[in-house]
Amino acid sequence: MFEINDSADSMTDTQFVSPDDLRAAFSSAMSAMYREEVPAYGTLMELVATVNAETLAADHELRDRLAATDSLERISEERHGAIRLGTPQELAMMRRAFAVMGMYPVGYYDLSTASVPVHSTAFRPVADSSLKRNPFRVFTSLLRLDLIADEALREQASAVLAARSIFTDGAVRLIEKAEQEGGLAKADAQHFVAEVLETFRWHDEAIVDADMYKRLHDAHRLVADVVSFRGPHINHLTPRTLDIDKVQALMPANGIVPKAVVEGPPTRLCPILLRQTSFKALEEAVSFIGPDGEWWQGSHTARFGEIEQRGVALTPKGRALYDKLLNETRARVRPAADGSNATEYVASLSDVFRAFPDDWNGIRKAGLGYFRYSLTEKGRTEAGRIMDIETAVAQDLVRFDPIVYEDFLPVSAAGIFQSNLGDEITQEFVASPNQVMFERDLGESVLDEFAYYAQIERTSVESCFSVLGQAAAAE
Ligand code: OOG
Ligand code: NI
Repeated sequence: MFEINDSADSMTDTQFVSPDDLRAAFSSAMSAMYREEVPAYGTLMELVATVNAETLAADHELRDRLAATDSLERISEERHGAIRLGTPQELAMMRRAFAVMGMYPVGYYDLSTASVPVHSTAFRPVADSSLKRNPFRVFTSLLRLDLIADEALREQASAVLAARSIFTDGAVRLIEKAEQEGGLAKADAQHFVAEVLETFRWHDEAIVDADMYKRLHDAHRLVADVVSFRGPHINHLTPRTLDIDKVQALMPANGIVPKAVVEGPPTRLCPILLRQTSFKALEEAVSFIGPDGEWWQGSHTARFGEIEQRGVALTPKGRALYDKLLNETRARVRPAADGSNATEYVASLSDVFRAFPDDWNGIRKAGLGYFRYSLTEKGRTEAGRIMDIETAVAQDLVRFDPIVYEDFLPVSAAGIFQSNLGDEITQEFVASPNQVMFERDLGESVLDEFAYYAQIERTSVESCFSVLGQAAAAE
């Protein structure tokens, strides 16, 4: 049974466990399960914890900033996972399960541009207080059989998917109960965690025979991963590090071989967006049912390890500059899958990214990143003065802190996908985003990430001005 740690103020009048506490318990149960299933994940967690402690001890400015914004605590428990679903019904039920844990779909990601036949969203907490309590996120993809050319295979795959149920009856019952009654009391909440966790478990017995597996695999490795098993096993769980270069450098000595280059922006004084690195998917023993009902031994690669470092969320202008600089780098040096030109690539990346300001005030003033404003001690005592935000910042009445990027960059980091699909040539797809279809299947529209960060920034400015004596925001 899983422990639910109630935060002091979390019980409502009706004695429901808060969605935030439920999410924290679920994330922790998932971590324990994955640690048992994939021991390298445990090693990575320990490495990240050590490096984070060292980084905080050495970098007081970072530590103070995290403490001042009340986000120091969350980091040691912070992680994201990823799953790949097979049908609209599975996606819709997954949305309802995550909603019970206070996780909502943010963003639409079209991965056909990275030659992967899925489209995705990220389920995550949205409110500031929820993110601080526990920011657990799950990158959730839905298979797009419409991108598979072989019609017969498409139909067979649909039939296999239609016949499976990825949720236990208990999970469905508790999801319905939570929806009807507005929450779950403690005993139900504990069952909910245990039941929903079952959906994410690894199964080493395939639900298709070896021949079907091979045909699915030949169409696309990811199709085989989605269709061949009883459920959407969690395929990685990623802790957040405060110094990804350091963890990357220490991985080999701990028996883990990382990709040659860290995906995303280069090493910087002021981290932006998201940097990620991974180790390759493991080849794991699975069995397939044979023609006479006996089991055949085979293998499947799906699960891998990943770490990430999160930086400031960028505005559309900042994101456009990021994309431009990344494309410019890749036009100069295309990183080879075997890592042979990694040094050259990293050097070009750093060189090209000199065009992106690397101090917080520069990023802020250029309108490239989102910041949260708050009153300084001085600002609180000098309330009632009317001014604009720049004057308030210049006079040290208001401070600003970067708003952390809570989302993903899977397409610009297509390298993560590719390294996990193996280095062989994979099928190319014509880019075909279809957010309308995705949202119809999901049963709800996804939140726009930019609107969300802009709103946090705006609210923080307004609350400074409500004290400083001017209601109108800066711009
Ligand atoms: C999801 C990959 C996306 C990330 O960190 O960008 C992701 C998948 O492989 O299913 O997790
Ligand atoms: Ni990931």
